[in-house]
Amino acid sequence: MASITSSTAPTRQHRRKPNILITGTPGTGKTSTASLACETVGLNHIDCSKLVVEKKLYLEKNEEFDTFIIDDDALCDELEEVMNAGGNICDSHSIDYFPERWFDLVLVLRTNNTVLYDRLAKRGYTTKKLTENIECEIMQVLLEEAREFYDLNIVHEVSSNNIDDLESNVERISAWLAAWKPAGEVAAAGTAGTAGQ
Ligand code: DAT
Repeated sequence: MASITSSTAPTRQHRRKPNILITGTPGTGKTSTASLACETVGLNHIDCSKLVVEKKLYLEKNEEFDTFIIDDDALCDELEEVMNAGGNICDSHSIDYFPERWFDLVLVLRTNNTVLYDRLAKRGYTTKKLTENIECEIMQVLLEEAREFYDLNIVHEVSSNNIDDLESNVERISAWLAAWKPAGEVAAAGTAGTAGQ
């Protein structure tokens, strides 16, 4: 966990703009979806895998799987300020170390095995890495984690098999964002509505 303590940490109430988490097995389309959504709605894209490598926020490299072992604390410290400000779409395969308070919407992308296999094979993944990722998708590991770590009301499982899915997921984000209000305003609107009746 990041070094900031829960008693001093800003809450959702402090944000004027929401944060969205897009997660899923590698190859399901997190970066493509986050990137197009950010272009469309004007939020800031945080590609966690890229950030980890660029800022060296890792403990070591796993040579067997050609991946980096993320330094969770360092990544959370790096993101704390920008996430507290709001207005971000964060795309990440690993999600269990992010503070729950950071996100207002969590999308879990799902891709059918054949499509995912082809996407990962095109990346030149080894058979071992490919098998591991397909199993991760079959076992719906990221969906289970998202349901475990975030409020079920904000977690949504969405298909990401083709371009139509990509576009409809971006439309969905756009519509959700248009309807979003800061936590304080929702409470105030609720009170005003009751008072006026
Ligand atoms: P991730 O960030 O989850 O690893 P990506 O965005 O890099 O995935 O996408 C992997 C590949 O699949 C890339 O070549 C773009 C393609 N792709 C992603 N989402 C797609 C979609 N909904 N329809 C068709 N192709 C998609």
